[in-house]
Amino acid sequence: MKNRTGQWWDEGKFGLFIHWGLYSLLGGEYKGKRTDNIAEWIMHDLDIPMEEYHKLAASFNPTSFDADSIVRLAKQAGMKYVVLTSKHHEGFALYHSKVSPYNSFDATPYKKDVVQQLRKACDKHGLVFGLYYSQAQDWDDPNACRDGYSEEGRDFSSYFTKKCIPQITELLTEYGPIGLLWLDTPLYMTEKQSKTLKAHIKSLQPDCLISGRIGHGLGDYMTTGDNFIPALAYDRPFEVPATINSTWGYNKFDTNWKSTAKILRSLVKVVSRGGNYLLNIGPRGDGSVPEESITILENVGSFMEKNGQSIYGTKALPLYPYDIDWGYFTAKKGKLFIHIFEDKEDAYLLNIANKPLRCYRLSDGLPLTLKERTTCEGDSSWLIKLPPREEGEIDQVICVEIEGDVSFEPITG
Ligand code: H79
Repeated sequence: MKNRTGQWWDEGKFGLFIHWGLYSLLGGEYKGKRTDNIAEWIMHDLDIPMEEYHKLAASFNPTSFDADSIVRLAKQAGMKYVVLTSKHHEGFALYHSKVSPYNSFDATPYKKDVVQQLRKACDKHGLVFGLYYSQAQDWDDPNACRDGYSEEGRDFSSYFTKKCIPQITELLTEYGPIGLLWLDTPLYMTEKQSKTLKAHIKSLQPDCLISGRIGHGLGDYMTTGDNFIPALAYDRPFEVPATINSTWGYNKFDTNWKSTAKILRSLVKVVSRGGNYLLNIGPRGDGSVPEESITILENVGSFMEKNGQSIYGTKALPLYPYDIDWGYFTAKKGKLFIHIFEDKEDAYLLNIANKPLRCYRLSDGLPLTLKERTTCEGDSSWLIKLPPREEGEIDQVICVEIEGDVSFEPITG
């Protein structure tokens, strides 16, 4: 089956994931015990009883939360869509749900609808708004799925019809167009249940995309494993969800921030293989965003501002016959972008079949010399003289204008 994605998703390539919930208040620690795992799993991993965990809602008063500044940050980073955890596995909803009072409006002193605030901010700044919803796991409902626990004694269909479907109905009927519903961990949902859910979502919002994790291959695109990048181009649209440190939800002990260089490499790699990159931030319990993630996103933004054309609207390339260790290609009709991640004097490439028409540095159009030659073995080659790198430049992007789509020649020898 050919997957169907929206033009905004296909061309946008880069989105912001936001993991935020009651777990954010704990920051990876509960009653002096730390979790070794991803912080949004703390209730599960430290076996915090439901009634105890509920008490967290009473201290959810995130006065530093500012939807507008988060969406501006995403926009500045060059992201085209935002996906917020409207309800993660913990079961607490970040909107005013009539289905369950365990939400940011009814159960907290904050008394606000977070989904609504982000919706407005996305509209204001022209970003597509998407929602994560944990459709199978809900640790607040003994009938829902729970990783590591058996299915026995659970009446999943009761949770499914009484909480999951009605909450998804609320999200898709009360907040305007939702670009994407990011479902996760289908666990023991049957194919029939996944199909019912898909039909329900499409009946309410036919244009709402569904992530691969609806289960049973029913998503509108494939979702890779968390932080996993396919080794090659993939024959379906796909998205890579990625953390910016080692956790999704805020963990005050996690200082394992990825470097901007690492993030840019991942973005370019994913895009060159035809995918989208959904990069996460985990705001603190008070709503503030860790400064390190702000800096990383700002740095990525400076790259995107000058070089966005090498990302947006690009398509997966055919497989280049050589493993080049200094960079990656991205491409669209008429343009091949060479992303150079090392300080080099020139870029030497073999077996590109296209005729080069023009070669320049993408950030400012600086013309560059490209020499074409057939090697002694009979392969075509390009030798591009590179300009000196700018201060702090991570990825120097060279654009070579070509006719049509890029294609590679087989190796002659
Ligand atoms: O929302 C993020 C994660 O919480 C969610 N997907 C991303 C986008 C996710 N759900 N499940 N998983 C990821 C797999 C989780 C596995 C683990 Fe564990 C959780 C490893 C450690 C904690 C469960 C508990 C398996 C081993 C211990």
